[in-house]
Formats: sequence, C-alpha cells, structure tokens
Amino acid sequence: MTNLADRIGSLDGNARAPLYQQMQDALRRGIETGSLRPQEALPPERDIAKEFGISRITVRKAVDGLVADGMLTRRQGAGTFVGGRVEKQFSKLTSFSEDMAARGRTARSEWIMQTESTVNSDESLTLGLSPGSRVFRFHRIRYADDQPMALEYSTVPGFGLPGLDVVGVSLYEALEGAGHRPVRALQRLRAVLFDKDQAALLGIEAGAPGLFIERRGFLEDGRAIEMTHSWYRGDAYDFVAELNATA
Ligand code: 16G
Repeated sequence: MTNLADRIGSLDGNARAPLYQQMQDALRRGIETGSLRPQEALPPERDIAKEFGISRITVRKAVDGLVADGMLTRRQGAGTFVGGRVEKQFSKLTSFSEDMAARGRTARSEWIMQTESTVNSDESLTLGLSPGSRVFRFHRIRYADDQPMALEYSTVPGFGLPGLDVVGVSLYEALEGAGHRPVRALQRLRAVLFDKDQAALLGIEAGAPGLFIERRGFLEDGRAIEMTHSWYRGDAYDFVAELNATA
C-alpha cells in the first residue's frame, strides 16, 4: 500500500494552523479530490501518527472532526472509513434491498427478533387491526455489504404472509411472493440521536445523528400491510426528493 502522505500530501510544518487542523485539512482534501475513495479504510491512527510525525492524540482530533462532518465513519472493531453516502429517492416505494442493489451493494440483515404475536395497541391503530389479531414482527440490523446502515422494526398483519420463515433477506420480496407487496405508503421522518443500545447495534458512537422514519404501507384495496420504524445512520444516507412546481 502506498503511503498516505504520497496520496494526500504532507503537512506544512511552517503553517500557522495547529497540527490537528493541518492533518484534518490534508485528509479532507484527499477525500474531496478522490485520492481517498469512498468506503476505503484509513490506516490505523498510530500508523498515521508515525508517518506524519505527530501524536496519536493529534490524529484522533483531526479524525474526530471529519467523523462529526460525516466525511469519515468509525466502525467498532473495524477502523475508520471514508464515508460514501447512499442516496435514497424519497418518492419511490422501494425496499432496502432494492436501494442497495441499485448502488451495486449487497443488502443483508442480522436478526434482532422475529416473532409471531398478537397485535399491540400501537400496531392495532396504525394497521387498522382489531385487538387480538395476529401479526408478524421483524426486527433487523440492515447492512450494505459489511456496513451497518439502519435498524428496522417491521410489523406485518398475519394475513400478509404465510409464515415467519418466508422472509429471507427482503421483506418486500416475501410480501410480493404472497401477493401483498405495498403499492402506496405514508412516511414521516425526524432527526434523532442514537441512544447507547441502538449505537451499539450499529457499531457507532452513542449520540451520533440519525433519521427516524415511520412507514405505513398499503395494498391496492386500502388495507395496511406494513408498519416499519427505521433508524437510519445520518452519516450513511442522503435522502433525495424530486419536487415539481404545480402548474
Ligand atoms: C425500506 C423501508 C421499509 C421496508 C424495507 C423493506 C424506508 C424508509 N423504509 O427500508 O419500510 O420495510 O425497505 O426492505 O425506505 P427489504 O425488502 O429489503 O426487507
């Protein structure tokens, strides 16, 4: 592997800016000019410190600032990576798996929980189900390749699927197979900060920014088929919507 300094330039020892700032500027330039590519891993902080002749604390301070800006991402146990945000079209009713495939990435999930149960009051109101109705719950950590992107908690009415085990990677694929893929959805979102437990599941730091999205999906006949609460990492997503002026 070529040295980092060969790719992003060395620090200007005479500059008036503090060293951490110089390091940060060099990394930022590297990312902006493409010398450092999206998803690329940075060398360990101690190696960067050694190469540039600065302390690890200085490297850490430089990196911290870029993590806060979303230009770099720390993944627990794996290191620091150049951010590469996934753009998500907000006006299309697509699944996570389809969004990832469209970007050449592979969706996968880790199950947190998968149960068949009776509807709770929240689900009953949201899905328009009578108390006592059967539902399936799917709680997942969603990954793009090996990068955790979102936590997703979905509830589907019992009539929507033949069983729990028909959901492999994609819930929408399973719903489609059962003839119950949503054709319309309502969604609302708000900014959140990840709490300790959520952050641990996603391998990010507690207090990191995220987007909370609630989706209610409907069938052609108007019945609700999905209630999903998603917590997307703020540093992994750009949401894009096309707006048309009405004539
Ligand atoms: C998306 C949807 C979520 C849906 C999931 C299905 C948003 C904000 N949420 O993440 O409501 O349940 O896709 O994905 O887009 P899957 O078919 O890959 O399981």
